[in-house]
Amino acid sequence: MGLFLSACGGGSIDDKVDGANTDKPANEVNVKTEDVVADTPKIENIGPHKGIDQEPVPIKVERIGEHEVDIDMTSQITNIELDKGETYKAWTFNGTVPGPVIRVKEGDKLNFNLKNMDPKINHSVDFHSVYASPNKDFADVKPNESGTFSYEVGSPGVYMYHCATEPVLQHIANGMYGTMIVEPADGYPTDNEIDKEITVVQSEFYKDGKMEEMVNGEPEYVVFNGSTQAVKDEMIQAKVGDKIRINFVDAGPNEVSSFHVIGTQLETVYVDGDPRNVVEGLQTSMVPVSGSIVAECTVEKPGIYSFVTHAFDHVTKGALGKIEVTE
Ligand SMILES: [Cu+2]
Repeated sequence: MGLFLSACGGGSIDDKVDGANTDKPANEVNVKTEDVVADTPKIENIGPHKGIDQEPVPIKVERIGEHEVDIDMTSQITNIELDKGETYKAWTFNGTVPGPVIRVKEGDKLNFNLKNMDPKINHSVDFHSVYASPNKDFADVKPNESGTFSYEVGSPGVYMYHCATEPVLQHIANGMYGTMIVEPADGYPTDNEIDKEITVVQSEFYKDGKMEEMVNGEPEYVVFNGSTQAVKDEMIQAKVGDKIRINFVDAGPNEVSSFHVIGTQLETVYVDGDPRNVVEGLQTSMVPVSGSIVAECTVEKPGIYSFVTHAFDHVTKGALGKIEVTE
């Protein structure tokens, strides 16, 4: 999964989800029966999605005019590696958690199509970046159907998008979120200082994907870009003296982030990624659930720089990333 870019369901509750029908076979999806065995027992509470593991589908983003972009996405059920040896049957956009990073520009109109490949339940998309009529423009798309919507983006920034189908908590906690970057028309004042840019999404997963855990429990995992550090094979690479821009989104669904990079300082932070919201000189930047920052820091010396949420119970649950800085 494209981890650093610039690059489940709880058994009984699933039966209550609109559109869920556990009696019908999943005829129109790639059902891998061997996965049912391979995944046991970690994801036994998978409700109507038992046996479904759909291959990731690449997103399509095409600029069709100076201020107009076509975006085609899927909602689908795909197994992800959450921790070493721990598979999770995620509800996803395009088969990855988080969903794809989408880049558009200030002033763009978006023509958006969601193909709901989930054969069992409704899904939808709420883009925080747009002005919309929520009940129409973020409407549910039924299983095996597509929905087409259009809207214009608002202020520039780094935005969360997520599934808005009820219960929203369950759809987000199962993996349905991602980042849309709306590039400022005039850029950021610090653009010419940046040597490297990464995008990181913090989120939580709950034990066995159970709704009661999502509502009342502690997260079992808190992760950056959909998996623990144990799953990530390579550290992010940078050179001594580089200034690194980190687009950081907290997708939640429940936990606030206290974003911090060990061994450096956040010289410039644009709250929600809007160039108007500039703060200088922070040790830690609080990011609310569904909020974001664009944080910029310089790595002055060689070494391994970890970035974390400085709530260290969440670091022990997986919220850790590493940047290796060399001469
Ligand atoms: Cu959904």
